[in-house]
Amino acid sequence: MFEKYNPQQIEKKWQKIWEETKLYQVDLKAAKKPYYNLMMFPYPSAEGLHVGNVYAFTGSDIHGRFRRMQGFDVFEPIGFDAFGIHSENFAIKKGIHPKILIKRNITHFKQQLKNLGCIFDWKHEVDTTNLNYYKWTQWLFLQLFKAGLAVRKKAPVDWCPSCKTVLADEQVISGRCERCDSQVIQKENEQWFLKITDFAEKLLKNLDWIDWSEKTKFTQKNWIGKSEGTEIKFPILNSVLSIDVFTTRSDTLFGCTYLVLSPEHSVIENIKNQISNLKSVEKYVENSKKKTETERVLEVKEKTGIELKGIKAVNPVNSREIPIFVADYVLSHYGTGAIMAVPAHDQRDLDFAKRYNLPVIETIKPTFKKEKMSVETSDGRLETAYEEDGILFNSGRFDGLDSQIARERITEWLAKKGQAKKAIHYKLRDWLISRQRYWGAPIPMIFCKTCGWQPVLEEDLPILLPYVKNFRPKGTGKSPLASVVKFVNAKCPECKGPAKRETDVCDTFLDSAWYFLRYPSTDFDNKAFDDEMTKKWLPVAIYIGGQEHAVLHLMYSRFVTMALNSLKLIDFEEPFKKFRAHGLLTKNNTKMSKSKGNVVNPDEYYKKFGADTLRMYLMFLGPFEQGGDWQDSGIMGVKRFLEKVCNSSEKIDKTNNGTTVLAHQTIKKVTEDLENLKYNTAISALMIFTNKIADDPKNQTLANFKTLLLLLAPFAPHLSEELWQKYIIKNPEFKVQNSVHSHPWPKYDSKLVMEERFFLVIQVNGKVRDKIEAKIDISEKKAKALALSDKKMWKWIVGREIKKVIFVPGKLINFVV
Ligand code: ANZ
Ligand code: ZN
Repeated sequence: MFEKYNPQQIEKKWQKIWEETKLYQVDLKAAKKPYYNLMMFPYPSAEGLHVGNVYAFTGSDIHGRFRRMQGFDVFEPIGFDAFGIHSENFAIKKGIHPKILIKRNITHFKQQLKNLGCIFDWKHEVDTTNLNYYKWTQWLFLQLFKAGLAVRKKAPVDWCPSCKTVLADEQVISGRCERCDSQVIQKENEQWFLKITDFAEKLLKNLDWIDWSEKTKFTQKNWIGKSEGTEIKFPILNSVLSIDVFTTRSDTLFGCTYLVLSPEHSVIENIKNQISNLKSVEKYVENSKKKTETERVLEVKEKTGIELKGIKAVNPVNSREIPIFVADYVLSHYGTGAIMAVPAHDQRDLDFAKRYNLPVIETIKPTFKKEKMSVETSDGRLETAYEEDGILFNSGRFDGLDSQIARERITEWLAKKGQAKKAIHYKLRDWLISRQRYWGAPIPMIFCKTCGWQPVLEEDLPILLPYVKNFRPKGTGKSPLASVVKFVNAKCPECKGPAKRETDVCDTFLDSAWYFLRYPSTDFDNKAFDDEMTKKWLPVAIYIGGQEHAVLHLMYSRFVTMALNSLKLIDFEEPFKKFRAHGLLTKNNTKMSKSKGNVVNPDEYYKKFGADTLRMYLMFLGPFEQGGDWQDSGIMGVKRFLEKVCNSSEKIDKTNNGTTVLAHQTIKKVTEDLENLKYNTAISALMIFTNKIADDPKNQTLANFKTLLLLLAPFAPHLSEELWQKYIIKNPEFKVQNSVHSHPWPKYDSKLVMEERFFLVIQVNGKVRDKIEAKIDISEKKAKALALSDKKMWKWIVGREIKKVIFVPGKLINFVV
């Protein structure tokens, strides 16, 4: 009789038993070896759990289970990121109030999550829409406000006409709304900003030591965009005014033949009466406001601009009078909002110079002649700018200097005359968090005509999100809360006079920027997070989630952590010591999306194959950090593998408790792979081991079978528990300490797993000249290198031409000379 594999029956059974016996609950206070295993919490969409969620959660859960068996007290919490435009838009579509719909979605999600068999600690669940959570989100805002890190600014902001709200910089992807993909437009608006830029340097610097996926760090580094350069003052002729430009290439200053201002630059307004073509300039400025930022900076050939007629600037280095232009490819909020144009050495400037017939002066040539210089057309005009560093010429006393040195010298020289200074600029901008929407935590601020903006008193928190029947965005630029009179009218916390509440709500990303601090402290009603718990459990040991959050959630979380640290509310600067971005799951090599109709619904597969098979299939698709491609045909193979595990249980010689070399090799391989999240190759090793146990009597020992179940436990937790109880424990009554998941992770004997070695025979022209010890699987390339490094060989080989190399793997290498 073979053990029949019946996942539908055993999975439900074990989930129930584990829950009843609280197997995975951690005593957060008593834990001796705390290990905070965090995964990005889901947004509970109405469609239910996406297979992409399942992919991420499984990878994280396997890691948590592995650490647990290694003896750590693993805390693996889960929750719901349930506020936000996405949820709200769906509620609008369905015509169901979000307060009802989101509750329903969460219930559904929870069931689906339970089906997956993770070691979630449900006692510490977090729901960001819950009063006892968003109260503390508001509290967080107040702390930031009191520290001067939340400020109200009027600024051009991105407005999504479809979502009818402003968006943060990070939520605009190639000029489109991250949520609904509509083209965003620019609006001038007064809004709340969080001063993430105060931490730009620290956000950048700490990337040097945090253990994060390289690609995520790379994305953050570029987003922060630190740039070290010089600010140079260009006086305006016949005026007291001057224009500061920011450049990283002060070495090219002698080649500057005009200046370009962004359309928003204040000089235009200040020198209006000297501009002779003011009407046309104003028209140009007006038009550029209609364009999105991406449209403005995209490398389109036709860079537009207009000259400010009637005024000229002076190049401080050679007193040359140069024209001033306004062009929208220069951005107002980067650097000083003005540039010195050097067409010979900057392609954008060259394109522009050609269009407006402006002079081009070359001042840098390549250090080595063989390097290609600027490309010229037949009439001698530059075709391509030479943008590299090199040697200066046409640059007066700086001729002959190398670019790098010239930058220092020119800056120093101008600085002495008060015409320049070193400057650092970052591309990162402050985080705009106001949303003119309904479904979010109300920003806890009150405006009083006498006292200005006042923070709500902490004892008045939470500011309840009122039930609003018509929660749809109005398109008036105001949140639906603005029409709730009872909500709007408030007492000024300062003078107690009549005042008005802020009616915008917080960006959802503020909710998720601190949830990891809440999980260990959900038992505390009177504080956002408890000192002792926070000291014990944070920073997070490992965080796993999607790369798409690199500059959103992951950057915001780092900022909030740094801000709280600067306020001495926590004693660490970085929330996640280790972060790993998982890969993307595709279907038939295309992205899964609702519009393509190729989204895999996990429910179907739980039902048909069980969670264990689904978990293992997903992890088998490819390296976890690279992702994989879902193909329905593949899942059967994994199912058959688990059936084989089941079947082999009957073949085991229960009296033989010996282990084999293969068992030790498998433990080593699986352990190392789990350390590195290489789940696919760990599964391969388990498959090889299982095949041997199934077919080779020598391997059919009880100890081998035990090892197999232990190694399988993180991947297929239900089946391994079932077989463990039945064949190893053999006690009908389940005890927590007897669970396969309570058993320590198996160890291997390093002597047994030593790779096999042999003596590589080295021949010259077929005659044996030496023998060297080597690994059995040494490659031809390595064998050759090893042989040639052998001094004894030199007298046979040195000075002769090697005509041919013959390599017999595992035996010999022969040089024909
Ligand atoms: C003169 C120059 C000559 C430049 C040359 C480059 C090459 P990063 O490294 O990205 O910081 N720039 C400065 N402010 C700008 C703005 N508001 N909008 C658009 N472009 C701006 O780039 C710094 C360079 O970007 C600066 O150096 C400036 O052009 C341009 F051969 O100045 B450069
Ligand atoms: Zn007041």
